[in-house]
Amino acid sequence: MHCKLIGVPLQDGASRLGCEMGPSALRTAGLQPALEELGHSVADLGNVMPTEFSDIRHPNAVIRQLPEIAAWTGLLTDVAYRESAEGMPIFMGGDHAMAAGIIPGLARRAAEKDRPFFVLWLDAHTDFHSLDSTDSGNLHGVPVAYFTGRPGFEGYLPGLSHPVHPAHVCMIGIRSVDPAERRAIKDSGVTIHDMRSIDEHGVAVVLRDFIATVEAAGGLLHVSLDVDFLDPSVAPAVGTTVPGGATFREAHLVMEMLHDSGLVSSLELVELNPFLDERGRTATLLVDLTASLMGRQVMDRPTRSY
Ligand code: 6HN
Ligand code: MN
Ligand code: MN
Ligand code: MN
Repeated sequence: MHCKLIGVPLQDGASRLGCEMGPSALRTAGLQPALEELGHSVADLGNVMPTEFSDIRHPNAVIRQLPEIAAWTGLLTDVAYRESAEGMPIFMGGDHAMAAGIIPGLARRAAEKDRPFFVLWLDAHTDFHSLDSTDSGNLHGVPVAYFTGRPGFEGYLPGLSHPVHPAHVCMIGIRSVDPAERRAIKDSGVTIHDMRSIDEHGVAVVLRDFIATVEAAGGLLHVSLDVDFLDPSVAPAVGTTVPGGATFREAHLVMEMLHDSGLVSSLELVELNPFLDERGRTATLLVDLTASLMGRQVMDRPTRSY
């Protein structure tokens, strides 16, 4: 596989500073050599950064950094569209607002390749606020609502040429949902496996279902991995920790099963805040999880067992 590393030093969507250092920490933790060791070719394309900002405003006065997020969204849509023509783009974030640009760009490319497009959202949060409903004003809380075409973004974020079908979005790890998000996502068609569902069934069972759906559709699969999907005890470097997250092995199993599926065509590593890390352990874990997704195995056998 040809992997393309793209740095997205975005932190305007989060309330705590530090995510702009995410790409540097992932490079320092050895993302490129880890992939090369698995036999992949790797090109590090460097970081991208918007240069032009409008002075757009929204009636919801708590919203922070709207002109910045609008500029990043437009830029990242173009970058993701361009870099997904061939090879496997790996976007090194950066806070989760980056998904608002990256996912529409990937969706446009998938449509052009005539392939249904699916998103696996690994996160403690649903990130399903509209601009009207966000009460924190942090725009890393809105990307899923935006890229699935929920109303209210028109005139504020770039128009969507290819919204993602909500039924093509599967969330795993959910354990913190604001009341307004809960109301909106209930009838949206998005599939949600909260932590209770992982406790009751195991992560392999819920993931296997989704993989089977993508496979049957002949789809392309994008994986968006928010650091807070993981339990804070194994991944402390994130501004929005929520207890009760995925364990070290649950996260690796997800990645190993995704590798065996052969369906993943792009990856986002988001919300890493190196300022909050402990001697680089969260950055190192993200590199190891990416290696599992790209074929690193404990023993030479597929994980799939059905
Ligand atoms: N993330 N729902 C909270 C908010 O501020 O709207 C948290 C958002 C977290 C964002 O997971 O990327
Ligand atoms: Mn998130
Ligand atoms: Mn989150
Ligand atoms: Mn909130």
